[in-house]
Amino acid sequence: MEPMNIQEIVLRKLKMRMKNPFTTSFGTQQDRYFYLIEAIDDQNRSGWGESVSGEFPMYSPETVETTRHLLEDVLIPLLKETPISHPDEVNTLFKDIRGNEMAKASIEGAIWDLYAKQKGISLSEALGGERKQIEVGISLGIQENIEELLKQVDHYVQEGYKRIKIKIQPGQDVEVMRAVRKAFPNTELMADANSAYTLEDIDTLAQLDEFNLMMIEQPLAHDDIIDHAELQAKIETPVCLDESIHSLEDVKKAFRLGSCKVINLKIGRVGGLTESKKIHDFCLENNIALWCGGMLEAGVGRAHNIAITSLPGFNLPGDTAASSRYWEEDIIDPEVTVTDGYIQLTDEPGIGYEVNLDKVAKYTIEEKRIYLK
Ligand code: OSB
Ligand code: MG
Repeated sequence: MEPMNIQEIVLRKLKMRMKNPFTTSFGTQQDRYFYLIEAIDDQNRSGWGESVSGEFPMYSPETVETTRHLLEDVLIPLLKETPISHPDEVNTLFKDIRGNEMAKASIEGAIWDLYAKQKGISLSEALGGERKQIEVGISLGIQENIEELLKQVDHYVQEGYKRIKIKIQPGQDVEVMRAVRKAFPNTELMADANSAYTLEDIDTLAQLDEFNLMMIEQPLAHDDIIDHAELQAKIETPVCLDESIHSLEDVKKAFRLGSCKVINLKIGRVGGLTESKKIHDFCLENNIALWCGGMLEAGVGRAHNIAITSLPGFNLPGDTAASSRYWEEDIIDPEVTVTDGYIQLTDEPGIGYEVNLDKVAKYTIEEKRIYLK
């Protein structure tokens, strides 16, 4: 195989403000800080990746600053030492570095995009994607009150989103889901608790069974698969794991224990696209329901989510909503649009969207070039 000849990595830290604050059981955010990673080869082709860690370690222990540290001081030095000829080698190269999946995924994603561009194929095709359009749902944060939530649900149902995910937390759960189910008897609904409950709340969680939800996402602790197995045995609603899954190994163990019936895959949470493919293949082989989650990404991360979702095992709508759901303007051309609940894929090489350098410059607050050669 040909070497990829990566010459240079550009790290840009961006700050983008979302149109609206997003509230979950772990807090509220509106400003998104993230790294854009540009990997440039000897023919001046660029591959792009986007980091998904947060400003504070609430959803995961990683932060924007740990991502920077890992990229600059650990991961890029490894890439400098060992030239690669296929992006799958990045997963192997990073395997002795524990945790820090989001940092690993951000640069691996840039290398995958570059690889696809070198081959002149779409990232979707490079990953083994088959679909030309993907089904999408939307994730709604915790709202001020039920009236506001019902308005939001109505808006996105009208826009055609294939399912609505509603964030819940203790005190804002059964009553909230009952109101939404009553107003939308035929809409595909699910709830996401972001680890806000324990097994002591089993009676509350069991009450959700009457609303015929597609699933409940990560009801229990972020690092648990034991209690989730006990919960799944006692409730009808399928349990979906988000925070608890960091690798194929985690998926295998959760499957063995019966901790869930559904997997939410986030590329950043599992350390990149190579690990994502492995999880996809396992889920497909074992008939485990699978969908692609979101991390309030800007255009580059969104494009990666779209590409992975085109693989055949992603059999439920994901959280990859339109750019305009989050941003006044996105950093890619064209922006991601959703029509009748679908996003169309293109055959353009790589991620299939142009990174708009003027817009990137507008939101960049730090920039650093690192030469590999
Ligand atoms: O739990 O899926 C989650 C956003 C940030 C962190 C965690 C989660 C979310 C979402 C939003 O639910 C998904 C999206 O619209 O990108
Ligand atoms: Mg979640």
